[in-house]
Order: sequence, then structure tokens, then C-alpha cells
Amino acid sequence: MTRLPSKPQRWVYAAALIALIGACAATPQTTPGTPGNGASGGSGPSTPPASGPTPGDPVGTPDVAFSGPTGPFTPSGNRDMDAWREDFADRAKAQGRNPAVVYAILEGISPLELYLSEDVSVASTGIADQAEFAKAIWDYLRTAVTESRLQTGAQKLAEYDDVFDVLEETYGVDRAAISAIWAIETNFGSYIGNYDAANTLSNMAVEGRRRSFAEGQLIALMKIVENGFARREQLGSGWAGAMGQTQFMPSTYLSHAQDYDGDGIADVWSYAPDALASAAHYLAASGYQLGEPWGIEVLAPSGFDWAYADGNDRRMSTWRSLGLSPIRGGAFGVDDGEYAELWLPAGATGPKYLLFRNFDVFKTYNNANSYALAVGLLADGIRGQRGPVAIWPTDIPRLSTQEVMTLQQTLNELGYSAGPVDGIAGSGTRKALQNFQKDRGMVADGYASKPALDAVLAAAS
Ligand SMILES: [Ca+2]
Repeated sequence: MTRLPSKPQRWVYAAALIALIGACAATPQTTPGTPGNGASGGSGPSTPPASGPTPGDPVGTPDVAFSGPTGPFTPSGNRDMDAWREDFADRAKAQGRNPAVVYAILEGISPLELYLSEDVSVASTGIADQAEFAKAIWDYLRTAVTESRLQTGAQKLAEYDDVFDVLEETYGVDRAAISAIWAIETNFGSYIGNYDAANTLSNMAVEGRRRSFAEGQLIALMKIVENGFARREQLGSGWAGAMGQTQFMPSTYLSHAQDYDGDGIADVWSYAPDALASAAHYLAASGYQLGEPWGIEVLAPSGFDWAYADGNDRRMSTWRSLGLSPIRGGAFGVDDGEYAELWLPAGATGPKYLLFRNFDVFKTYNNANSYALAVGLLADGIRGQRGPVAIWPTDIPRLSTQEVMTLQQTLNELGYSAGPVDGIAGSGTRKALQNFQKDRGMVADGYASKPALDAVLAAAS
């Protein structure tokens, strides 16, 4: 077996190496690791990925073409679903999908209350519930960064120490970051969802709002089975179709799933090393930089101009010259030429962060700042560095969606362009509020709070 290189800093080095090792892919594997449930213990295997996982390439090797019945479908009990299925099955086969696989994926689907309930409020509640946007960030963090996850995360680092050694060397992704995502996505594999991916995605397609997305994911499921990357009966998911211990959509599985132990299956559902390697591969492909921080909590000098918290990246030399320093003391440990963004998740009185590229990499998993912050805090906390140091300003009243709309409307009327009145306090609202605050000599942090709304309303009356 080819030895893995020492500590590649970037996955491109690993990819180059893997391309070399790939030549040995046809060689019979060494003893595969014992498949097991990574969530419930057992020591991780020390067998490195024998064939070398190849980014973007097939993870399995089908010996024989998938075969089986090709129809007809058993009625689902929902006429819209049946009509959609006949049409979609024809389109899938016209695209070259194996008719037996098309049948295996789509036979047995049935309407789910979550998507196709007669009661519209039931269906829409489930789909619209996005905790990252609905809660105060500190409330979200309280449920995402728990004591139990921090302790279990530390245990998992020990339990899978050998696996993480291989993953850091192969993909250049920090073990604590992988563990943090594993924690948030499925509580270390203990809750991977009990939906069938094909069924939940079929429901999403029939429901209609995300039809082309859902159909694309179903095609990906078909390719997974056609290629023997996983078996039809393995394709379990959460309610939105994300699969396995690190919650991969089928298309992500197809492009990034990895077979750690070389048994021919990227078993992201029940074999933790396969799931962890897959997550590492995905983070690496998204640009993860080993040895770089995701973010550093900072202190600012009094009188600091918070307008610098504008979403723009600036060099560390700039941030240093503006007087920012790590809240825990000491040096930043980051080169002057590195870029970072200053972020105030809850205004000038709350925790403040310089964010680096890895923060954006976390967001490729789930595009919410609160999610990425939770991943970062968990990763640090698993290593024993709990954060944030500063206290969340829970005493400053936040705004309801309706109040945010009032804020946006009033800022627009005052000539500060807050953009669309949508009730979401995004970067446009923040910038408009910052300009308003700056013009009045207020602390210009752009934090959409009750005091800020009061000041804006007072100026408009
Ligand atoms: Ca495997």
C-alpha cells in the first residue's frame, strides 16, 4: 500500500497524490475495516483508504449492471404523484438511466403529510421552519453548541484518532471541524433521519416549489444505485433528502462521497469513517485551509468605527492598525497578508469576530452565519476552548419580523436605501442603519434592535 504524504496543507496536493495512488485502485484491498455503527462506539479502524479516494470520481465499482423489474408501478394513493412519476420515469429513462434502477427508486413512493397534506399550514410549517433564521443567535447556539456535544466531540476525537490522522493528511481538514459538523448534522450519527431519500424527494417534486431541484436529486440517487456506490435500501435521509451521518444531498454524495475502508461502498449511513471522509472531502473541495482559523473573537479600542463591520474582507495588517486584538490576549497568529472580515453577530456590545475563509467553507454546508458560528464554536470547544468570551446582549430587545419591516420601510423613506422590505435584517438593512447611525453620531453597528428602531422612528416623525 502506498504511504500517504506528510501533512499536505491543501487538498490539491492530496488530489495530486491520490491521482498517483489511483493507479493502484484495481489492486485487491487489504482487509476492510469492520463496518459498524460509528455512533454507538467501537474503535475506529486504522486502515487508511487503500485505493485512495479520488475527488469527484466513482466511489464504488459495479461488477454487474443493476437488474430487476422495470414496472409497472404500484399506485401511490395520490393521483398527482402517480402522474408525475410516470412522466418523470420516462424522462429519466430518456436521459439514459437504467429502467430497472428507475423502477427501484420510484416504486413504493407514497404521499407524506409534510409535503402533500391537505392542510396547507401543516405542509408549509415543516418546510419553512429554519431555526437559523427564526431564533436569536444566542438561542440557536444554545441548542447547537451543547455541553453534551462538546463532551461527546472530545470523546470522538479520541475514539477515531487514527481515522482523523488519515483525514487530516489526505484532505487537509481539521478533525475538530469535521467533528463539529458531525455533531450538528446528526449528533455524531445518532440521528440520521428515518425517511427514504427517494420518497421524500419525490414528495418534494410533486409538491412543486422545488421540483427541478428534487428531480435532479432523484437522478443523482439513480446514478448512485446504477454505479453501485450504495444499495437502494441504504438510501435513508432526513425529511429534506440529506443522507447519512454528515447529511449529504444525493448530488453531493455523487460528487464527494468517499469510501474510507475500500469495501466499494461509501456507507455514509452506518460507517462513521466513510461519512467523516466524505465530509472532509467536501470541506476540502470547498476550500478549507488546514492550520487557518475560522474566526477569532476580538476586542476593539474605544471609539472604534463599527462601519468597518461592513462585510468586506481586509488585510490583517489593516485590522491590526485599526487596533483590533484577540480577546483572549496574545498574538493573532495570522499573517499580515491574510484577509478577514469583521462581523458583529449582535451589535457592538456583543461578541465580535474576525472571520476567515474557513467560516465561508462551513457555510457551504448550510448557508447561515449562525450555523457556521456554531460549527466554529463547537470545533474550538471540543478542543477545550469555549466561546464566546464576550456576553450576548440578551437584554437588548430584538425586533420581530414586522418591526424589521418597519425599520426597513422607514430607513427607505429617510433616504437610506435598506433594499426590499422583507423583514430580514440582512446586509442591506445593516448598511442603511449604519449610515443612519453614523450621520447622527451614534454607535454605527447596524444592529437591528429595538433602540435602533426607536431612533429611526424618532428621526422620521
Ligand atoms: Ca466503505
